[in-house]
Amino acid sequence: MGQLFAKLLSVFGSREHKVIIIGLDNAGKTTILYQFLMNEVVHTSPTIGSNVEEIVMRKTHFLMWDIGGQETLRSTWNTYYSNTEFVILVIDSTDRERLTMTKEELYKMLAHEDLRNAAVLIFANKQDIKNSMSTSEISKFLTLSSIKDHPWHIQGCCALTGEGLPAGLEWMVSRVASK
Ligand code: G3D
Ligand code: MG
Repeated sequence: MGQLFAKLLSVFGSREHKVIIIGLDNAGKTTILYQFLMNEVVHTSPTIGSNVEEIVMRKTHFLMWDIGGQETLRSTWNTYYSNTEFVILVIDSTDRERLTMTKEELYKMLAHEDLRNAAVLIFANKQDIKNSMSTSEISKFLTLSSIKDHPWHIQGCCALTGEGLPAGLEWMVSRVASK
């Protein structure tokens, strides 16, 4: 009886796919999460610690953790890694200066043991701003084509309007379906 219960629990537990949303501060992580939630823009403030929300798309449940990106919090990202199936890396496409820092964080993250089975969705956010970097520019800079040990996908978006966000989620749903 106890075993059956444990089995049921594990079945229900696996219904939810753990997602962590990371990226430097000001990238648009919190705006994206709330855009997912209510399809409207909400006032955002710097994330202190973490916010967790459940997002459902075509019967696929994602438990999304919005993790703060300030420098002091970046060292704690790895405490969220266990059981993570998807990493959403949010990039401010206007922030050319800090793309090197993002690249370092990306490769450090990919090398982490707890994320060996995780897929990576990169949102090139703030595409509405003139002179923002394109997805191909960002792909090249981050040398995404060299990533062979993790499924990855880059999607341009504007968190303020929500443009591009459903397409990113669709990719995640298709990854879950293909498992
Ligand atoms: P973070 O959670 O990654 O730190 P936030 O980032 O979601 O708090 O967003 C940081 C700022 O960027 C916010 O501006 C937010 O409105 C803005 N922003 C987020 N996404 C976009 C986008 O796609 N386009 C534009 N133009 N701005 C965006 P404020 O002024 O509130 O600090
Ligand atoms: Mg935030």
